[in-house]
Amino acid sequence: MTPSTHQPSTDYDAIVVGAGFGGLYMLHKLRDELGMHVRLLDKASGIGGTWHWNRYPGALSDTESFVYRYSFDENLLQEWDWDTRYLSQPQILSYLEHVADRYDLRRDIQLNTGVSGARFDEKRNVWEVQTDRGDKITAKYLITALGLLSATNVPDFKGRETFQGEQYHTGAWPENVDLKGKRVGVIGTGSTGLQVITAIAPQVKHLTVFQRSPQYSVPVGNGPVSPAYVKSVKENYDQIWKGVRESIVAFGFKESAVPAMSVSEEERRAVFQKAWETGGGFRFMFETFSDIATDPQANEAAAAFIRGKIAEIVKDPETARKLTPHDLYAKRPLCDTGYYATFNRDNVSLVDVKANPISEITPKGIRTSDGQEHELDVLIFATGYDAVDGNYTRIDIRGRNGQSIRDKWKNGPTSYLGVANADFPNLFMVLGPNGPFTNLPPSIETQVDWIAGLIKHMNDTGRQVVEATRQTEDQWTATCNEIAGYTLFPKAESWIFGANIPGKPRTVMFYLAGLGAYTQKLNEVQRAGYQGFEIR
Ligand code: FAD
Ligand code: NA7
Repeated sequence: MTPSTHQPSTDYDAIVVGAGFGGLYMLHKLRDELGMHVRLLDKASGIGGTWHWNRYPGALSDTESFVYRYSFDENLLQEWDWDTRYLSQPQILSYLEHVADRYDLRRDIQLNTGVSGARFDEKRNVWEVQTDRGDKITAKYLITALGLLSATNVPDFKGRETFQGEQYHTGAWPENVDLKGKRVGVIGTGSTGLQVITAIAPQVKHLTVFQRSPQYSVPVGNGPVSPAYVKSVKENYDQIWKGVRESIVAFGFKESAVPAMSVSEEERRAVFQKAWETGGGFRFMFETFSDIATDPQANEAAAAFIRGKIAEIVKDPETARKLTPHDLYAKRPLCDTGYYATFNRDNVSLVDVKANPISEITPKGIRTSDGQEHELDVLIFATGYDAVDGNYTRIDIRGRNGQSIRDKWKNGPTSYLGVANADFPNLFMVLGPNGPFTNLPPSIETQVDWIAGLIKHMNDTGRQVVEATRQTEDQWTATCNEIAGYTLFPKAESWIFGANIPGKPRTVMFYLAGLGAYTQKLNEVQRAGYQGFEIR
């Protein structure tokens, strides 16, 4: 640890916002490795970010346990055990609680404190941060780890406020919700909807699922793992993390290099069948063949395989028809613990709200446009997030000349390298727009390490201001667009391109070339003296 660099002209050297994977590691890095005076703020009442907020039944990572964690400390890796292939929300939260305690982070974390505004004072080169408690605090650096799936999206249905039952969004799920014996409606069939639907169906009196788009999903393949398996993972962690960091999606497996159409139909089916039995959405999309996310024919082969499974699993042909997607298989790949089979239960019904839209929410439930009122005691919004920039545009962030980030991003969010923004000096983002699309903890660590390296460089050389240039930011946006254009993702309607929020511009929001290529780029920029940044 280097001695504290705190300049008393500000309250802190750095203010970090967000106490999830990103913010917690950032605090540790800046405070414990760079010796800086740091304050972390979060509007939540507890730490954990995503895993604090998403307490809905069935909440589970779809990254396997062995790589849904930090890798920065060999001792932490060795001491924390797991016994299932995937981690449930309570398990991840307890891991992050452990991390906070282990590195004594809590003393610098202030909870129940939302950041409502942040302004860069160009005369003093400091950030002034305004909280919803009425405080104003200053720091040289502002680091936002606001989460890319964190700003909840509750569609503006007519009459929502008139509903007399309970209503919840999965991403703001309170403790002690009791659904037993109740008539429950779920709107939304994304990753979250699939999880909550499958988990609660056996408990509730009746479950009505309001589906706008049918989904391609494969089994997650969760189950116990043996202590011997955990031991062998721990013995091989160096190799495992090396592989993760060099890979595309960073999910702990090697992506296939075999194009789907280069093998016979029989072989293709056998590969898909094996992946179906192994489980895992990212494995199904990226470990089977190299081109499912890029080649329409390969994509259709995978999609047809899943459609065949739906036909086999779902007994009622009309329900099977409604559950069967026909569009591209090009959203974030889903996996589940028996989603399609849930619709064979007598207490579960499916309403296709594309064919029969929700016309209003009534005091008693949901009325669809065919005039039917679906009576409900509880209404669950599994309607996703204003992803990536949603939490940024909810804060009044102002950079040079009072320019607001909302204005700057009105045609879609941009960044340089997913971490910096022209005209917003000394501001760094963890998982900002146009960062990598991967299993996220390894990308978070990559960004935090890199940002901390740049701040250390500033400290060591006595510099005051670091700022991405417009030109490099534009180039990065163009690069991300070009890469996205090689994939099928922009052609699917999903949050990855902002298509899930009415009125949100459809733009590229990720660097889709993978973590390996992304890390190489960061290293090149650093080696070239932080190319694309002006440092004074
Ligand atoms: P978050 O964990 O989202 O934390 C952001 C924090 O910022 C929050 O605590 C929030 O309260 C705080 N905040 C935001 N705005 C303000 C403000 N104005 N003032 C103060 N505080 C603020 N990723 C994977 O890689 N694998 C998975 O299996 C996976 N599963 C997921 C399942 C669900 C249900 C969801 C919602 C997401 C999942 N993700 C998964 C993505 C997940 O968000 C990331 O893996 C990771 O947890 C993000 O960490 P973070 O620190 O960047 O952000
Ligand atoms: P998603 O994947 O955005 O899914 C949201 C779901 O809600 C999806 O099925 C939407 O239908 C549906 N939705 C959204 N608005 C409406 C309206 N107005 N009417 C009906 N249905 C609606 O969010 P998740 O939380 O499931 O997952 C997000 C990520 O978090 C996921 O990828 C994981 O990384 C964890 P649509 O499909 O748009 O037609």
